[in-house]
Amino acid sequence: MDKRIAVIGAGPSGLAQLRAFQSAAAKGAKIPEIVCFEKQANWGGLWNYTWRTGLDQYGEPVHGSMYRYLWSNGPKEGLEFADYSFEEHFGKQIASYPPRAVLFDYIEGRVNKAGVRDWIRFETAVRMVTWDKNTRKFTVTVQDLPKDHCYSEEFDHVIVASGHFSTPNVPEFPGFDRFNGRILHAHDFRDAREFIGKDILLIGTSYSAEDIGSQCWKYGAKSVTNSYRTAPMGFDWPANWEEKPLLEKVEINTATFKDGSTKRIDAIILCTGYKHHFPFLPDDLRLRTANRLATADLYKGVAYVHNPNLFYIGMQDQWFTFNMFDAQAWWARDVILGRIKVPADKKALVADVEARVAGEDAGKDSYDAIRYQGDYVKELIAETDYPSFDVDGANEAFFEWKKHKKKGIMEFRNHSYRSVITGTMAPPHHTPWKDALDDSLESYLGAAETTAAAE
Ligand code: FAD
Ligand code: NA7
Repeated sequence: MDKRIAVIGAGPSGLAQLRAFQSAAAKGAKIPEIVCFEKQANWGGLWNYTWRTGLDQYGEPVHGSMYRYLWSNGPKEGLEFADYSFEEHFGKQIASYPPRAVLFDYIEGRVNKAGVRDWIRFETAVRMVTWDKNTRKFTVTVQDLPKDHCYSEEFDHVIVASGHFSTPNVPEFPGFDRFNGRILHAHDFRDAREFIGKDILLIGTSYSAEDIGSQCWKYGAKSVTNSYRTAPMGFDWPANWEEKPLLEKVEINTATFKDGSTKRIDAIILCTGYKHHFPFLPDDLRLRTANRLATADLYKGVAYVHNPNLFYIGMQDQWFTFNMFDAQAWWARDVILGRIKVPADKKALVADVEARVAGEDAGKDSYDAIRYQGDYVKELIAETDYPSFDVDGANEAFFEWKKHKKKGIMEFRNHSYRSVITGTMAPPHHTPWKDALDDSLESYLGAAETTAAAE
């Protein structure tokens, strides 16, 4: 096979793609040449922590949105690779909500084993992709950042795996220009200790607001206020945490909310989500979608309906993550290898997208949303040789997780779930989440820590 494939990004989605091709090669298939372009110096995507914010040393927008002390926000039993279990990687079963460094190690373990690092050109940012309908090839123009050198190469397929939780959605509220304190987006949040003793205001009610607020509470913020546009989160918050309607304005250090109430605040963190942003794609190739389970314009959630030679991995809002990216990557691989046929009729591709949108819209609540995405994962893995696993069991872990959050938002990470890959129950973690201040891999995998052991 003399095809050439470009993969953009070496985060969990791009790495899933590399592993998918390597797995086919290991079973004797002839695979195309794969070139993965990654703008950072290492793989892992968001899991590759950086202290940097704003622009990096090359003037590139910093990709990282993850922060210190981040622990998995859902049970690891919902994301475990079907071809590489936690037990295989760590040599034992581990607790259910690993910190970032532990998940990074796990992600890296699989691709180290696969031996695909040589396929990646690090510190190489994709600048532009174009499609030539006559040659039916893509031209990918990239910049080697250390050498400050741009060059172009041709490919038969492009797989976009550049993530969609890096370009912040940043609304403005009246008075921001005269606020006497720090205003930042969740994308630039790095260390909760910055807010020790402070009264912080968070705008938003989704994962970032819940988790950044919880981090700040855990490390000693004086109070947490979060402001909702649609509805409060409604958890049983600690005494120094309150939920308020949407922010109306700020004056000096006072926030006023839609119900007329006020609060003195020191800092504002906009937990207002992210935008799908592809500055390297022209109009005819660029995905434009809301952050939802059924994305716009992707047949099977993967192949771009306006040009099915182009694939997108991981563009959905996510209950399932790593295992869903795998399901998508194996599917895209099999289209490229000619094992799966994409209908030639564009109407069929569009109809597939419409049916997915209607299916998501028919759901009543987040339990239906989890089932919907679980069914999607099942659908894709049934079409490839990705190891089949108990997706319903993973759904159950998510349902339990939701109940545990409702029961105790600062305690849910102390619970354990059963692996759907190995069947082993996770042990409880040695220290309750709220007391575990050291998030290092050594601390997590080791014996009980004391809070004094934290930095
Ligand atoms: P990313 O991880 O974003 O990786 C994309 C890669 O593409 C990056 O390495 C980037 O440098 C590269 N790239 C981008 N543009 C270019 C370019 N032009 N040229 C070259 N390379 C480029 N998921 C969970 O399962 N559990 C969690 O607990 C969890 N917590 C999260 C917490 C936060 C704060 C955020 C933002 C997300 C979290 N997620 C979590 C979801 C996360 O999206 C996925 O786990 C996963 O990282 C997505 O992988 P990805 O490869 O699609 O994207
Ligand atoms: P999400 O899940 O996209 O949530 C965005 C939140 O921001 C949501 O609560 C929105 O409220 C709120 N929002 C957006 N715009 C505004 C404005 N203008 N005013 C007030 N509130 C607003 O993003 P997250 O960062 O929480 O999570 C993204 C990923 O990061 C996730 O997958 C995690 O794994 C980590 P709404 O409900 O629409 O009223």
